[in-house]
Amino acid sequence: CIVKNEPESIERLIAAVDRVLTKGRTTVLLVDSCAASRQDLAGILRRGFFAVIEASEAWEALQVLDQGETVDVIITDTGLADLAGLALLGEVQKRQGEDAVPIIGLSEQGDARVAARFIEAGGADFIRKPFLEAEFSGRIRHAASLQKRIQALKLAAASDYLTGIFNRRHFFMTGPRLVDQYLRRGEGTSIAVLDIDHFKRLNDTYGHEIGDLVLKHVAGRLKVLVGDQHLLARLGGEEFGILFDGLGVRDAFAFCERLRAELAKSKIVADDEELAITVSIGLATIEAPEAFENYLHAADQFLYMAKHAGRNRVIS
Ligand code: GH3
Ligand code: MG
Ligand code: MG
Ligand code: MG
Repeated sequence: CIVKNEPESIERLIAAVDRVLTKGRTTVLLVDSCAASRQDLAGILRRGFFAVIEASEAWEALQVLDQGETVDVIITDTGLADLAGLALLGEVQKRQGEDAVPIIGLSEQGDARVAARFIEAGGADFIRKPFLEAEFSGRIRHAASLQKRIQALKLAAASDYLTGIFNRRHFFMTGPRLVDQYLRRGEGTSIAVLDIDHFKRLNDTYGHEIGDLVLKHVAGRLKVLVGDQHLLARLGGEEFGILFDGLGVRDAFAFCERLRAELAKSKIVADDEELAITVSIGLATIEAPEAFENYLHAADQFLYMAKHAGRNRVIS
């Protein structure tokens, strides 16, 4: 296939390749109200193998973000007519929180003070026109890579190293806000603490490494069974917490009972041996605003009762 070396067909070819290869690439949301300038910039970006989403106005850009599109970097002309680049910056920060998508401002040479204000307001970078394509692309890649590292650090801080599910810190950082949300919806909800039975015995019999394997297996099963709707974390040792999303005690009890039964019947293969485990679960209701620790303490007390009643059961 011969492609004629004229700009238009090259743009088309690049756009086609773009659609195929977009996965894994840096996505830039380009906001510029001037169609000609936007087209120029989009062309430069596509030649630099960025995936590009175009918006002509700030509200359009916000709509793209609200729709949950993956955006790695936003580039905004700082002279947008309806809502200046600065205002877009503020709005994105307000909606997405402190580690919002990095926003790079763009303007003509003249307005040096705009650049200063933009950076001070939390802009990731500022580029003045005219620019070298290589510098333009380089700055965008740099901003995107910094953002990726921040996200990776955040994920690491929220994850349990052994099992890969959320950790205690994340459970306590996000739990109270979720409870607030559920209570405001007027629903109330439930919280469960799940603990592997006689885990010390298992460690003593098979060794710590097999113990670790069992922990990973249980976490993996729980992750699948609990799903994304509810908050699951390893609270420590062989203990897991589940904050249900608006499940009253009846539904939550049935849910926990299913978890208990599933885990009791799943076989864990380790060192040519088939291991079986059981878990006990304490389940408490959340009906009124209280310190988050109190809910967990209540669930813990039910767990204690489940252990004393013979283990392998749910008590609420
Ligand atoms: P119960 O049925 O009453 O819960 O008894 P248990 O033996 O499960 O409870 P206990 O709290 O006495 O023991 C928990 C054990 O979990 C003790 C500790 O060595 C082990 N443990 C804690 N963290 C880890 C871990 O990361 N890996 C492994 N392999 N063991 C762990
Ligand atoms: Mg214990
Ligand atoms: Mg235990
Ligand atoms: Mg325990």
